[in-house]
Amino acid sequence: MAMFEKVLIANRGEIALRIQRACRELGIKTVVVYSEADREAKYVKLADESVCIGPPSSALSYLNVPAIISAAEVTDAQAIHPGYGFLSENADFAERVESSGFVFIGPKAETIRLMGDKVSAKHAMKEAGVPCVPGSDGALPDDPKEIIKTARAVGYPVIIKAAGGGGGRGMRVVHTEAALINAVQLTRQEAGSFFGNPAVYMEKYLENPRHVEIQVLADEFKNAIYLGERDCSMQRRHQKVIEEAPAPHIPARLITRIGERCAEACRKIGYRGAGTFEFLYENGEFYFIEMNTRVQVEHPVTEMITGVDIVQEQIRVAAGEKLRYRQKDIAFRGHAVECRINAEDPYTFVPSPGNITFYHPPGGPGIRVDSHIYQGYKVPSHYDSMVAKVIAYGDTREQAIRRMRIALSEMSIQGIKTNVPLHQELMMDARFVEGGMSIHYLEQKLADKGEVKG
Ligand code: MV4
Repeated sequence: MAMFEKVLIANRGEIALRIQRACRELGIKTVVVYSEADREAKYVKLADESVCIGPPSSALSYLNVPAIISAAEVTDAQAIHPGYGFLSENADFAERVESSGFVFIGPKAETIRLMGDKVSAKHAMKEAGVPCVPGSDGALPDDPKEIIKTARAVGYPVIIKAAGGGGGRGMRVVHTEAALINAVQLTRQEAGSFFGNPAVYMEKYLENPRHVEIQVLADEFKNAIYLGERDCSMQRRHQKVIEEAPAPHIPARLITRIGERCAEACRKIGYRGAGTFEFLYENGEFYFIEMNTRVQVEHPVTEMITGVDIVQEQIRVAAGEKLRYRQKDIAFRGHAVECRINAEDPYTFVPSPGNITFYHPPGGPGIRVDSHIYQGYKVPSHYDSMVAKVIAYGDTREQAIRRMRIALSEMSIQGIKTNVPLHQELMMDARFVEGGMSIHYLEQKLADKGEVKG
């Protein structure tokens, strides 16, 4: 198939601009869809065409499937890039896109569906040779005796997770047999009402893991490669705050081994496009938890250390091209750190939308800023509060962190509150600088700070 002439971008903010840039470089015309709240945004005006798809509420605009399909029809786009969030991992949307005669820039709908159900995802990965967290063999049965038996075999503490959950929603940690059946019942109820699927499963609860994920790229001809790992352990309430690549203090041979497993799994399941295998990493072992079938917020750190443009590759393989890289072409060089800049109070985390009265972005060697904001831009209150990603690259982690400190000191965003001061503090934090902290480190640090302040 020839490269697309026109792609519709079904997203907003920095990723809409990021996708637009990838399209431009590939010589593809762009259509951006926007809500009334994003009408004045510069990336909307920069696009070759733009179509308003509804009022500010996401449910009526960026999640409005008929409006997005109609926009593709009237503009004669050939493919739709969903970005991250919104409809990006909605299998029904992918199906509707394809049945309407457009290409969905992502995996097949059936792959999205397979990975959306965490029980089937885990089953598929186990079959494909990816190491998983020990736990129940599939969904838990109704029989309490069986559930108790499973928990005894797994060993306490265990975690009960909703098959339809993911990203931290619908989970419960259980420390004792006395609390088990009630916890399963509660998680089932929540799962049924939140996700429309009451199925739950059990895993051994890992007490102090790191969140390390593997980026993959695959084409429809069963070629698949891994682009190394990212450490996303610096998080608060399941929102990543800082990401980096490579993951500090993990031996390269372990990354090679798990990366090859992931690439092989992609071949086995017929994966297409960019994807991320999420792992918990503890005591030198990787345990698969979920797979993301979209481009991720933190993809730039991988781009910095590999030189691969992940968004362009997504588009190329969606257009039916063969992967342009073999594993041996991929070299990992240097270190990259990403700080997510949010419009929020740096101490209370309360969102802070509004007018940006002054904006000065950082620059200099090794600094990349992915952002759609500018002086005079109004951050809408209706969406995610992320307004920029600052990515610092260096030959070493130390250099990347030094460059990030300088970048954050240069950066000025006025009129709204941002979490830049939090990032400045974290870049000076001795434990962060040491590297390799667990998923609980940031929350623990913030809790300790709160107690000192009283
Ligand atoms: C776990 C876990 C410990 N043990 N599973 C949370 C998000 C979802 N993707 C999976 N999550 C977890 N699953 C087992 N068996 C701890 C978490 C977890 C977590 C994982 C990744 C990043 C941040 C996290 C914060 C709290 C809990």
